[in-house]
Amino acid sequence: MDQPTASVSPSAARALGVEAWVDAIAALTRPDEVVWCDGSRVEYNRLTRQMVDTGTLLQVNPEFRPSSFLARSDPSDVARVEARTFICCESEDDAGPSNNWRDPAQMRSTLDGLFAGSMRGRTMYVVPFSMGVVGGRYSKLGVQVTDSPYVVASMRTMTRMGTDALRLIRETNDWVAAAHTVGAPLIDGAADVPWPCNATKYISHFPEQREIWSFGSAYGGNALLAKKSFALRIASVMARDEGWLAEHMLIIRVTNPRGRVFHVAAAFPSACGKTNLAMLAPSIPGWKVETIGDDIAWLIPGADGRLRAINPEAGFFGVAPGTGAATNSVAVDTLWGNTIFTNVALRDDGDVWWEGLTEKVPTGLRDWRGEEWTPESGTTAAHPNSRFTVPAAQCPSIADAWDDPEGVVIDAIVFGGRRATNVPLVVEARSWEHGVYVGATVSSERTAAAEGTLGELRRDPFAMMPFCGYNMADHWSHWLEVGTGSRSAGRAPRIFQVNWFRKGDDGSFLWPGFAENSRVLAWILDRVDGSAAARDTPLGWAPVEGGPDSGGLNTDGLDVDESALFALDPVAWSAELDDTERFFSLFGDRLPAQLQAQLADIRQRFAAL
Ligand code: GTP
Ligand code: SPV
Ligand code: MN
Repeated sequence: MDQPTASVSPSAARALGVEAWVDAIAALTRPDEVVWCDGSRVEYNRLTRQMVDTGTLLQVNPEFRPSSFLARSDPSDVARVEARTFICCESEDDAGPSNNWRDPAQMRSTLDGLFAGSMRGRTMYVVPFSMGVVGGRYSKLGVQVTDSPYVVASMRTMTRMGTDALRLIRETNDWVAAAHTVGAPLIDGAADVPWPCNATKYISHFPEQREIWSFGSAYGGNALLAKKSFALRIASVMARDEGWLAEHMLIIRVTNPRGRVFHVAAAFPSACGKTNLAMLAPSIPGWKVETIGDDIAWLIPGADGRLRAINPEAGFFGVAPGTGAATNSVAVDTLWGNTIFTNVALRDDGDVWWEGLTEKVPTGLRDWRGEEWTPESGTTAAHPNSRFTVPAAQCPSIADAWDDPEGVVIDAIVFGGRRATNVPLVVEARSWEHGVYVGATVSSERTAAAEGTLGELRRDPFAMMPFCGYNMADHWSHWLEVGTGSRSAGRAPRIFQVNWFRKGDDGSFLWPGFAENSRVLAWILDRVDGSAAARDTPLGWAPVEGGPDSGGLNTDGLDVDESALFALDPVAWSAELDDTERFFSLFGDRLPAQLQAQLADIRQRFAAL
């Protein structure tokens, strides 16, 4: 590999096929060795064993969790880096005001410089994968090269990776190209560290070329490029071009006490409850929830005018803290083995632990950095954004049809955020246009999933602010078209807004959340079914007061302040709507007129109260 042979750039080599592209990347990055991954269990076992030997992984005590591992990241590489995430399309306007745009030619030259020799002393793995089942009608192919074995092992859990995907990639030559390096070459036999990375980071997307280049990080959202980079940022552009939607949504199958089956897709910002809702164990009798996906949905309008959805992923990359028997026992049961934990704490018996797993804090803990830890340490034992990576098929609540290549028909779409104030527990949008407005105005308090100030309120339209690969206002226009265009023929799903996170004056949550969210789900699906009663409010249809006897929300046996959960303060809402208007104005004349009209309508409704 000492003689660079790249007479063509990797991007140009792609047209010649995957081998030519891989050769060109290798010529640029100069790894010691190139390994094509077959996706087998044997290969996975070999890689994880090798990472245990080199100190990248610690084996979790197999008596508790077979074939499970703990990775401790570099303390600087623990979350997505939104400020270092770039959309490099020709026109800055196409990226829009909510993305970091860079000129593609300039970015390519920057990346060429950074990638040159970046894999020296390391192995470059070639990871062929399919998003959606291999060969599925709505599936898409990709190839990631990476010098991180942690990324390879994680990709095997999160995607359909290996030989079958590669065969189709060769056959069709229609695939997304994803180049990844941790940016830490081992020069002249230098010793490695457990979690190599680089202080400089670039998570770059070239939507027009369907290409991703990621430098400097091995953390999930920055490095498992099939996930947010491909299945959302690049796929959202494919979806715009091809007439479908790539969204940051969980998918569930819900059966009501009468045996009617519904499918629900829900978008909440990062660390705002998608995985929890996806694995909901209902607290109310007769209802059943099964899991289809917990993070990403590809929604495709069918010839019958209905929206179908697939989960393009094969695993869950979930938030560990707060996941416990009392909150999400289904997730706890999913994690019995075959799991890679990142940045959780380690018990002295060799099992893992995090805040919320058990009520009682075990003694003899080491925190996510490997330091001895007690509750008096003044820090958390697990990093707030610590994660588990686990196969979806292992989830006890997984639906039989979770990997049906035809997808499932969506009956209801739900938008939510983490809002301490203003936003009621649940409302139904008055129309598809109103629903798109609801999606466009999602805002949420900042969580640990990305770098930034915790708790700060930020706009996160469609929970896609960090993940939409094109102009967000065009995304809204696209949604309007998908739901109201002739193809949907009035059969589009109903749209709802929820907020599990409203707080009372004493600062505590007004709603118990978790399993009790099934009550809200029941009201939503009773609305779809035509049996729940609602009252008109400025924000949409809310449950009637008086509980289930009147056809409203079932809060029997709960000690909740319903009036506080649904209160709409006109003064606070006036300020909120002003803020929405300011936010909309960022998008200039790309803002769809329908959304401006919705805003005016809501103002009018508050004025008429
Ligand atoms: P990403 O994987 O980052 O996209 O997050 P997510 O949307 O899947 O969120 P997840 O379900 O992992 O929940 C994130 C955090 O919110 C966890 O600490 C949960 O315990 C907490 N959470 C989830 N649902 C609820 C709820 O209904 N009420 C409250 N109060 N907290 C919740
Ligand atoms: C999120 O932040 O929305 C996640 C984790 O699901 S990551 O894959 O890092 O994006
Ligand atoms: Mn999640």
